[in-house]
Amino acid sequence: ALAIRLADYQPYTHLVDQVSLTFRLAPTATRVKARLDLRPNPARGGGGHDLRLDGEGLRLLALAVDGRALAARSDATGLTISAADLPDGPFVLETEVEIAPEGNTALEGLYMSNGMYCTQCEAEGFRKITFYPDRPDVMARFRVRVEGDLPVLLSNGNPVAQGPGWAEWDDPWPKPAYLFALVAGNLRAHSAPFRTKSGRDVALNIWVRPGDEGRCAYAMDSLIRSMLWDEQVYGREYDLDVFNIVAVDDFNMGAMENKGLNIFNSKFVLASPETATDDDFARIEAIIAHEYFHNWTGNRITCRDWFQLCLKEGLTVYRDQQFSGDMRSHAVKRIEDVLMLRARQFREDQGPLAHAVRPESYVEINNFYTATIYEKGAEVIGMLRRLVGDDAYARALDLYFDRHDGEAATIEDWLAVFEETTGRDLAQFKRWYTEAGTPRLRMTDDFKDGSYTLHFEQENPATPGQPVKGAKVLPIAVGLLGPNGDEVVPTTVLEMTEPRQSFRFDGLPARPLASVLRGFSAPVVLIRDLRPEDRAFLLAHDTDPFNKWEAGRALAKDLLARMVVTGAQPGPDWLDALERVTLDDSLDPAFRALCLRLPSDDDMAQTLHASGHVPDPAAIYAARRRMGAALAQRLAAGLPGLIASLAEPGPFTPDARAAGRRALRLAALALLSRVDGGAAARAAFAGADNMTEEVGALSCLLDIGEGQAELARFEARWRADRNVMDKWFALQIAYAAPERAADVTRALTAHPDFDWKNPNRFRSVIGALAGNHAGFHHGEGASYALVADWLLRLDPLNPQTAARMSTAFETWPRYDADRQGMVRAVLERILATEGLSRDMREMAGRMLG
Ligand code: BAL
Ligand code: ZN
Repeated sequence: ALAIRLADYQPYTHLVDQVSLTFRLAPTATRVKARLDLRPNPARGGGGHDLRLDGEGLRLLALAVDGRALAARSDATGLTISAADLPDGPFVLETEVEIAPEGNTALEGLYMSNGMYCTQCEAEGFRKITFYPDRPDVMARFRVRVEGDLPVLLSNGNPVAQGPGWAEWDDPWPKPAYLFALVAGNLRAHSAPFRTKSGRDVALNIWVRPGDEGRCAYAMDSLIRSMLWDEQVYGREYDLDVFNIVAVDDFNMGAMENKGLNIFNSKFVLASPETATDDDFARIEAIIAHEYFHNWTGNRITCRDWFQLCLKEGLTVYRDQQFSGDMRSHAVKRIEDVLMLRARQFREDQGPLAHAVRPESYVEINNFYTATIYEKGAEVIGMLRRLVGDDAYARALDLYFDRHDGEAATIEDWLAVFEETTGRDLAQFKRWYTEAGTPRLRMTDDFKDGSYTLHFEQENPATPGQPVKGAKVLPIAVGLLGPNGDEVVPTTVLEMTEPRQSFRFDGLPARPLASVLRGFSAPVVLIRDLRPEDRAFLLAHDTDPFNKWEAGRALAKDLLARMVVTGAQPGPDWLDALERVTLDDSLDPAFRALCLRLPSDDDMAQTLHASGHVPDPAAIYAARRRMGAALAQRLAAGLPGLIASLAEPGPFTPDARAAGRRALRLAALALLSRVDGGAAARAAFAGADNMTEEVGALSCLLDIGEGQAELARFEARWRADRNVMDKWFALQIAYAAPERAADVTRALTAHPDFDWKNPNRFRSVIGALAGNHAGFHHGEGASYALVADWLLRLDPLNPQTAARMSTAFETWPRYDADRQGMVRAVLERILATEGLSRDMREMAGRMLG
């Protein structure tokens, strides 16, 4: 397949002033009439160009230019009208096509889910609906008429008129086709009013299937808080009379920011205390905010081409992270975000799928909705802000919104507003966008005559297609602690621009201990030899909450690495330090719960590999079990008291304070289960009145090889609830012992409720096996084969979800020759499969290198 290249960008030959669409809905034969008001694009020298429209899987019924029928023929990817058949000036193009939403299993374009029609057009789904220039730099006004025998008919923008079996919508804001949406179904609304700060009244609606209306309150509350926050923090108001959100069970992504009509995976909307965990509530809040924030960063200002995807995604993730921090706890949010960054983005960036935040080429754009574009894209913005300061960041954003509103912009445009408002040259900083890979930052220090010097050296490892790279600009936030634990130098941001650089602090009475990379100020791997007692000192005294946690984390990882490599036993440094933190009531329970979370197996494999070892999944698993057992023994006496002290009287509330207390209580319960045979967890499960406790207690039992009776009870109770049952499937696989993981998964694929065409269910079964590190890599590759078989089964139906899950195999170069050989064979088998999707072919090919 041919790669698309950034260097080949050209503006489209024509401009689209207005789009009018009429849909006559029918499951197997939907008719779509399109009328496009077109004119030659002056940026392409005016007229004389052929008109090329994208279109896939469309049955063309009629085509006319200025009312004159044309006998054009479409090909596999679109339709070309010769310049000879087009007038020199503006003209009207009319088409009619037929499509079959019922048979659309790829869930891209117009498809059906539980009898309801819905769409997903990002990135290139609109071409499966009608012939159109399906590229983000073509922005047009859309007017839509929907005809169908269903009670609720929705599209973008404002409602214009409606009657029985039809509705018309008008979107006054020019938009690219990827933001088009249509929904039709038997839906009920959970509604609320909102008034923007300049006085626009907006009707907010969350549309769900009948019966789910009672699970919308938290999403609605999150939406209202998001709208207020964007007004207060970024000065951005909503710009239509209605804002609709629809919950859909069959959805490839988390959610989609279509203008005025967000479509959500139902698991990120529906929540009640009985069915959603604290993590679910937090994710719903974050994703509702994310999609809403796209209205400005993505919709009003969109991307010129898909290479600029991080322009909207990195910025919108950055904004939703800020929002969640403001709503909850910045310290806890930052730790969670970095855990996620390392688990997903560092993993990607250190393997064969590494790519730049702004890549130079792609084969299938759906393969680039990655942790690098999203999460590293957000980190880059965080660094930019740290470098220029909060005020300059705010001024740059104001200029960005002023200058580019209504446009399709680029990373160059984005950096230019920072350069102009600050006078900085960001040419070197731009490498963060153009070069892949996780920098490694080595640090040493010395102290002499009152002067303390930090020496840094950065290394930018080779990645596929990028053997050599330049030094990055690294904002390194540093604070210094004196021997008694007092902070002697508060947080200062050092700006490293050279491959090696030293920074001196004078006038210190004694050698300090440096707290480096505070707040995780740059997405790098910090390499620093530090004695366990120094790490414990930082854990006890650091004033930066991220680094306080990071010190405990590093202590645990150093120990776990020694346990894996040398068979060492957990020493007192770590156990003492963790006991102190766990029982320190002055610390936020959510923070303590994070400190109790042991490094994951995959994280340890990544860490060991990066330090020159070949990770042995079975050894990591065994060492981590021993580590957990030692911690449980050490804390055993205090656990029942801790658990009791964290009991929440009164009804469930999903706020951060209550969630943090539950998180610590469940972390303590997991440890207690190691020593009491599961008695306390069994009681907690039986008495649970919310899903957090129910799933938490069940997890404690599964973790010690118990819980079969509870699993059966859970299934009986929740069988009818898709989103809850996803947890039931995933938990059993996540906690399966390594030698049983493939068998447990295979058995669950035979369960009558394993609806593998539903992406959530597929992810909660096949994805869960890929996430069970020791189970996935166990023995003779039974799990590799099982995952590959299912990917190949899903690929012809839903290439997007199949290809995304193929990243299960991206870490193969870390492991021993046997495992490498097995994964290579699996990937070669995938590549050799006839009829493989472009999506999967690109992924398997890149992973093989
Ligand atoms: N734009 C795709 C879904 C999201 O990032 O919000
Ligand atoms: Zn997004």
